[in-house]
This record gives sequence, C-alpha cells and structure tokens, in this order.
Amino acid sequence: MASLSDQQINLYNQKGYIAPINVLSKQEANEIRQEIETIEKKWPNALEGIGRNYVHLISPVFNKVCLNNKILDAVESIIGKNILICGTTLFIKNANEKGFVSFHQDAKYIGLEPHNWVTAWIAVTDANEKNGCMRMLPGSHKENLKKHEQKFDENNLLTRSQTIENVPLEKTEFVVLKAGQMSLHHPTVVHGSGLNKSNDRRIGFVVQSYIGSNVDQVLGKIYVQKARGEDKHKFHQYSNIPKALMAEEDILSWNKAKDELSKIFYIGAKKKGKY
Ligand SMILES: O=C(O)CCC(=O)C(=O)O
Repeated sequence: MASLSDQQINLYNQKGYIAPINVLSKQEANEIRQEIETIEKKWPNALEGIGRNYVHLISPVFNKVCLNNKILDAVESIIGKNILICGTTLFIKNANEKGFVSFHQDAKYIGLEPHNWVTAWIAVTDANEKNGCMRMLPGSHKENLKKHEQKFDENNLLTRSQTIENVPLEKTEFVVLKAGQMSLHHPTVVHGSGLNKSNDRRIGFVVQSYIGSNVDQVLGKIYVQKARGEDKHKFHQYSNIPKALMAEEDILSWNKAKDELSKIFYIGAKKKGKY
C-alpha cells in the first residue's frame, strides 16, 4: 500500500528526491553490514569492481531488504503498484580512502525507459556531511539529460567517472541519513557525493533501481525479481532468489547478470573503469 503523504510526493516531484524515510531498525541495518563484512572476509575481492552489483542475487539477507514492505510502500507511492527489482549496488566509502561520486544523472547510461523508476539509497551506516553522504541538486530532474564528461578517475565510484561539470554547490542539499533510513531519488536528478573524512566506513545498500513493470531495458539485458503487483509486460528475464549465502548456482547467475550489466555500463565508452 502506498505510504508517502501527498506532501512528501509533492516534495519529491518538486526536488527530485525525498529523505529521510524510516525503513529498517538499527539492528536490521547492522545485519546488512555484518553480511557485507562476512563476504569480505570469506570471499576477498568478491564485492569489488563489478562485484558490488546484483548482490541481492547471492545473499538472502540483501534479498530480504529489497522486499521490505516499508521500502516498497514508499516506492509504490512514486512508481505505482507493479514493481520489479532490477538491480542493487553497494556504495562503500572506507575511512581514509579517497572515494567520491561525481555529479551525474542515473538515467544517462542506464538504458531504463520510460523513467518510471526510482532509486532507493538505504543507509547501512549513518551518512552525513562528514562521511560523504549524497548531495542533490533540487529540481534538476525537471531538466533534460545533461552532458557528462568521461574522466575515468580511479577514486570515483562511478563506472566511467561520468561527470556533470560546474554544478552550483551552494544550491545542492546534503542527504543526511541515520543507519536504517533511506532516500528515494529520481532517474534524472543531478547528484554526487564527497570524501569520507570520518574514521568509519560509509555504506549505502542501493536498490538501483525499483522499476515499474512497464520499464524496458533499451541498451541490453537485465535480470529482475518481482517485488509487488503484476508484470503484464514481461520485458525481462527473472533471476533466482538466493536461499543461502554464495550458493554455487546463485554465483553462476550472479556472474551472468554482472557480465550483462557491464556491457550496458560501457556502451560507447573509450575504455573501462574499475567498476
Ligand atoms: O553513494 C553515493 O555516494 C552515490 C550513490 C549514487 O550515485 C546513486 O545511488 O545513484
């Protein structure tokens, strides 16, 4: 059932994002962190590079988050009741590293049309100005897709370091979240994030994105799961639902999905980045 108030929906329409929304308890957020850190210990490098994507295919803990009713109720308010999960990404900035995200619009290289989709950024740790939370340029989603320079900076957490230049920083807004809260943002809102200057990791588990079942992938192939409602369009192949962490057959599907995603991310690129 749609849960955002008219006021929240108006704000989303006006600014291109809405935050904070309480969705998980601190304990649930911490369970996600534990799962990430277990994988990092047992399977070093598995979550690096393209491996930070589609993690809901190899972990029941991540998968459960994508199906959380509080998240889906808010998402339903924006894209309607027929909801598919088309991807997840871990955005991790470790303390004392130089990770950042240049200003960009998600819709630029992702191939999801029409734009009946929304990205849920779920805070696994607190996210604030000090540790490099996202910052949004309110209202920018109402404009067309902008020119992005391809910079291939190895500290940039975006695939090709796609960058919109000259964003007026004084007009941007920090998206401050406590662990367990989320923000929802529009496919064309301009956003990015700065360095983590704290002593702990900053972790976002990002459903990128929830799409209406009417949304097609026009650049390649994605693997979806049904979150809610009906899929009359049947544009996409369905993925497995993981029953155990890193089960062998799930790893095979994960690898296939990551390969296809990588092809989409780098269409037309002169070279490949780290992710
Ligand atoms: O985690 C970040 O700092 C940026 C994430 C982002 O760009 C996104 O979720 O679309």
